[in-house]
Amino acid sequence: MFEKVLIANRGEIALRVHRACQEMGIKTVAVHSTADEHAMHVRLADESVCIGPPQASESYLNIPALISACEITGAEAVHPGYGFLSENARFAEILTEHDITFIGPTAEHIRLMGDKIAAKATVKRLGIPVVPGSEGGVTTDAEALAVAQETGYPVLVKAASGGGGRGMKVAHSAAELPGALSAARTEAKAAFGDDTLYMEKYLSQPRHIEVQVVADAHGHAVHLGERDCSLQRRHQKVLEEAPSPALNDAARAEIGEIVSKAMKGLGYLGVGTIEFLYENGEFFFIEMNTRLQVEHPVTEAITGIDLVREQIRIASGLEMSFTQEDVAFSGHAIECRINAEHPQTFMPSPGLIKEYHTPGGLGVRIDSGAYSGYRIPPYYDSLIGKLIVHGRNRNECLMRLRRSLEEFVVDGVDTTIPLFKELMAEPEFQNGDYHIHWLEQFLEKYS
Ligand code: MV4
Repeated sequence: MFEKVLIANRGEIALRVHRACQEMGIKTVAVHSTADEHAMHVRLADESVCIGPPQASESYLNIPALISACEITGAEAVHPGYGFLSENARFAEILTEHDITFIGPTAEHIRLMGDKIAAKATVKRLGIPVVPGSEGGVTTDAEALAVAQETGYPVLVKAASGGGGRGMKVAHSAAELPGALSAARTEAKAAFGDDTLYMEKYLSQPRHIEVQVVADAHGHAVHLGERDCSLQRRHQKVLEEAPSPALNDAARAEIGEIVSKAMKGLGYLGVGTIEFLYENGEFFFIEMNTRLQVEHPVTEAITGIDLVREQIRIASGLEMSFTQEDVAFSGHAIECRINAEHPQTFMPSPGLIKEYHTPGGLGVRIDSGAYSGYRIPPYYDSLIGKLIVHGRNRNECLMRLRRSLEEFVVDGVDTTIPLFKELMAEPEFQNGDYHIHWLEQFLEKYS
């Protein structure tokens, strides 16, 4: 096992990784920009290294500075958290070249899943159901029209290097298709420097359901059920829950087995998430994420498994600490992302937190680096922290979430807490009756 791990991230996830390391008897090295000198993860870590100025490109994304920090401190492994360098295959390679372990999958798997066309072809071959569409990329209008003829309209044009919804265009008819292609091509080129496109049948009101997998270097691959992440705004998740209100135990076991078998076939290593759209009882693969995700705590809540601990064990060459038979799903969990944003306009609201009081009690978890007197810097994402609530069933979870939101005090900045209080009162949310466009429709009514 590693003696010392460097945490190449900031905020709540840096703290989350630090906690797992501490519990495993591993020393931690925090890295930080000049804007994060007073961050909680820096205070708690065994050592810290300032790696540059506030802009992420000069600090948290600065690979030479991170390698230097490893060499100065003697860290043997790097945990990348999420965002920043977590899905940068080149970073994983450079660490390996310096005999430093990247706590994550291989560079090859990161690169493969970053290419959405290659990812889709690969998982399809491994038996995962995919959205009907083009076999590989589309270039000409004629090719695109032929694909759409097969799938039927509406179709969605997507960027091969995409993600986050950029470079995505819907065409409802043959007349709209050439325009959608050229608009998607322009957007993809600008956003990713790659204008390779592919096409899929457009699903109009699906749910976003993702399956958590864990695989080790000893041939084990296990699924930890799903998370329903349909409640999102502008491709930013707002609330996630597990299990999905839309799935029963048989459907969960079926998709879980398909996914874990595929990951075994791929020789995948570490934790990963297979994203699906789910409509009319059918799963359609869209993407795979090769990182630990923001919403991982809802899976931890219902399984009792520490995903960061498993990542570290697996990266050090150990077996994961459980088998599929050991995994038991218990109750229901919901995560609310508490952002420093105006609850209606979503304008970022950085600044001083004058007063901070978090809820507690049975089934309540807060993952946050915030404290009274903490100043949220304006340079990074607006996540203050995550409220994760667990109950024996969805109703208990909702009641506990409602009272937790009432207890939560964050003074000095705007937060999304009032939005969650409104959401709790909404019958369709209470019934779990929502899809990927539902929240944006709800927000139009509520503003
Ligand atoms: C889709 C889709 C409908 N049909 N693919 C958006 C981000 C990207 N990762 C995949 N996305 C979508 N792909 C087909 N064939 C609708 C979306 C989509 C979406 C997906 C998940 C969560 C929120 C979403 C919001 C808008 C569109």
